[in-house]
Amino acid sequence: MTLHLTRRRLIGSLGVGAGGLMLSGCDKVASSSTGQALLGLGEKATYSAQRLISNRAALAQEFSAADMSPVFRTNGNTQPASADYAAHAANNFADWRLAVDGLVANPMSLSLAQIRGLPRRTQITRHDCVEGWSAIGQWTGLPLGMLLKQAKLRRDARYIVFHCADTFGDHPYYESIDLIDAFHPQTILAWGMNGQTLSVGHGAPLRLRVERQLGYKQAKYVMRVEAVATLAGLYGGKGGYWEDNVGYQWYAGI
Ligand SMILES: Nc1nc2c(c(=O)[nH]1)N[C@H]1C(S)=C(S)[C@@H](COP(=O)(O)O)O[C@H]1N2
Ligand SMILES: [Mo]
Repeated sequence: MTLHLTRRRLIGSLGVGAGGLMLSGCDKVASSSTGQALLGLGEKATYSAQRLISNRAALAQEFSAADMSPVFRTNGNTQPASADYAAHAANNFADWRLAVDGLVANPMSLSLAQIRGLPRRTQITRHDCVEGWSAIGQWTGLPLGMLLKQAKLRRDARYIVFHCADTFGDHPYYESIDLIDAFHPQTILAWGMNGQTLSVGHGAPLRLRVERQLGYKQAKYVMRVEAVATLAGLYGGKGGYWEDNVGYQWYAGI
């Protein structure tokens, strides 16, 4: 077996590729005898896989307050059409709850006040929309990894799905990320923007910031966070509204 093949097999068993990369894969590789043989075959193979993981873990650039865009435009839906959402917005989301469910041992239902009371991270980052505009803004929110640790992901969970309140025609907006991005330190469920409560236009009460990816992954109006083993059973099966309907890439790394 050539090193080239070896490396491909190792990366394959780590789950890297079209389907994304799985954190728990490392345990599985090391504990299987094939995995141990592959890991023993050469530093190059492990180095190659390690480098891939390191790149995914790198932080997006953070900026200073002086760099913030004077205007951060809105894009896509700016006001979910549902009566349910309108009622929550009219009530300042006081009775709204975020559902955290799917492949978790501890499903949760959290109020906005509870979420705001949990640890927060503030970051000033650049948002890059695939349509050709960028803006630098400040985001404050709950690190998604902390939420998932409290929810206790089951071992078969591989993706985190964000179900949103808005639709395009009959198609609900949704997005999904793998566990590398879910536990990335800059991945937050933001409830604040530019020092203020997140506005409806920008995704109130809660929107995803996944800073190593393009704008369409930054799901606004997140109502439900679901852990799943596969994206195949959801809507069009490609992991997001744009992915299903327009052919955008599921992994939109920047
Ligand atoms: N729920 C939802 N999330 C969404 C969208 C949307 O239409 N609905 N548009 C996406 C796109 S293409 C971009 S560029 C950003 C825009 O975020 P902003 O309105 O805060 O600028 O949100 C993303 N998240
Ligand atoms: Mo976008």
